[in-house]
Amino acid sequence: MATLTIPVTPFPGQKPGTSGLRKQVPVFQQPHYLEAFVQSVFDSLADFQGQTLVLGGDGRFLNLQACQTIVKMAAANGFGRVVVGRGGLLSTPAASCVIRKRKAFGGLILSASHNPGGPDGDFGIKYNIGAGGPAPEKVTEAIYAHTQQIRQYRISDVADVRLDVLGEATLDGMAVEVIDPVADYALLMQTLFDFDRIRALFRSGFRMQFDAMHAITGPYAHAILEGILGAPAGTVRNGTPLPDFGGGHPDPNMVHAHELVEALYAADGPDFGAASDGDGDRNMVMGKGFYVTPSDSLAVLAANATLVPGYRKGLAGVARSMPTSQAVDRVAEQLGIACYETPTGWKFFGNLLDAGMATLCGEESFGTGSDHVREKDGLWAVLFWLDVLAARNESVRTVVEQHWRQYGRNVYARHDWEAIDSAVAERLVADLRTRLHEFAGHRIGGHEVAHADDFAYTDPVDGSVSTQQGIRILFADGSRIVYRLSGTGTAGATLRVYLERFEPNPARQAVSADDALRDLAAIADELAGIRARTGRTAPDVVT
Ligand code: VG1
Ligand code: CO
Repeated sequence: MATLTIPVTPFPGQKPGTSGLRKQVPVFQQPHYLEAFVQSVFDSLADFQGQTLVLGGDGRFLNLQACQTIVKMAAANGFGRVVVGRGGLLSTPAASCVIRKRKAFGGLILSASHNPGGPDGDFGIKYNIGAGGPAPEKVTEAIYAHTQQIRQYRISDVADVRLDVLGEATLDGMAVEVIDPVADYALLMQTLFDFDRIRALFRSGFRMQFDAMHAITGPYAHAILEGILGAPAGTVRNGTPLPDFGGGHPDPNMVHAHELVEALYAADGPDFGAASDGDGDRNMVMGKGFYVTPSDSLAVLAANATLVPGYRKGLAGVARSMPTSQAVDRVAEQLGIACYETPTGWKFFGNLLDAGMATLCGEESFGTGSDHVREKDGLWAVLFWLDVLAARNESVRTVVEQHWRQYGRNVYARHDWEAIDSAVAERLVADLRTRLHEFAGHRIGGHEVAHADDFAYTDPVDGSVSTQQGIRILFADGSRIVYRLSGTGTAGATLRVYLERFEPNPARQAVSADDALRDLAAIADELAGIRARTGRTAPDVVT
């Protein structure tokens, strides 16, 4: 059988520092585009001959076709085995689980996460390392360098291999093993949570609604919630992955998961609601008529962790991304454990988890996870909540409101200004950066600013430094405004403005975030000139 060597020209596809390649589908449909990136990944790695590569994606348009290409390229480049989820499917956390369990060299995950899919949507690919997590910056820098000098790629000239049936085949001397995408992950979940207790909760009449948003978590939720845990059929909605996610936007928030939100606010609504994103690493949780912010969710899980078998011995530490609210910091302080503040992106948690310094991690962008894998994990968070609710036998609202009474409430919102002109967005942030010294120690809108900076992070494990991770304005009363530009959008720029205000007084904790943060939102707009510069009148998405 022949290995073909096909010439390509270097391509400017990947931005330096980004975890993978996320682009509109037509960009990926250009001849040799995917191949050039995959070869750049392989060229940046050493010593993988004969080793295992894990492969799978969220089922979006191009997923299966890309899997066929990658399998043939892995064979031509000398991998010994590719382990691929049946149908080319693996959620991001399940891929991380399989990489770790199989001691694979690494994995390729096909997804553009929460971005829409289909012929007019987005596609993406990223490389995860043997520890199971997103490639750290030194690896993504090496991949980027290879995309700039690539001349050719290698691919086996063989027919497609069947990916829709379990089992093993040989392709040009390499093993291709098709696995059940759910099995290993479902086993891992049963080692962490008290499945009997959750089963009893469902038997007692507790009702839940899980919205898989026509994306990858459908098969996982069907198998685990309705299968193993015995939740009634119909608990999972939109549970069949579709190449275009049914035309929806698989982003689990109040805006895009509105069907779920309506169900939870209905008079006869279920007790618990949850949704996940395209690749299954995000989660939104709700109680009856009650929305839980991701930052509060992290804090509540940390405070209740010892109720759950997998974390019974307590937490080594917790970590949150800088824009995530400081709710978990208060829990860490009471527990007497460390709390790390990292830049945005799950890759920054990897070293802390590997070193045993942190057990739970979270981001405000609906990402929560732990040291059980090296990705954030949507369904894991949902099972964690279910187990806590089963252990406490209380409603979501009661659990969260009690939490606020004990620790205080960090009222929080993120305002996204999407698809704005890139030059305008970059100038806005650059101008704030040059004006930082004007803020610190002064009063803005009646509030005293204690500190202002552009967040920089030194990794406590390997000493690597990441700068320009977001403009922070910290007020003396504990409130914060944070500005940063999204690194994951594919059209124009997205400005994210993060607002936080601490409310220790239980009598005032029941306010809506909109009301509590109106003042701060106005200050944020005025300081940065958002409306004036963009011509917009309101953010596109508030979460
Ligand atoms: C967003 C989120 C960030 C998250 C990243 C990847 O990044 O804000 O917290 O880690 O998406 O999530 P940005 O740069 O657009 O703000 V996922 O679920 O897309 O892999
Ligand atoms: Co995701």
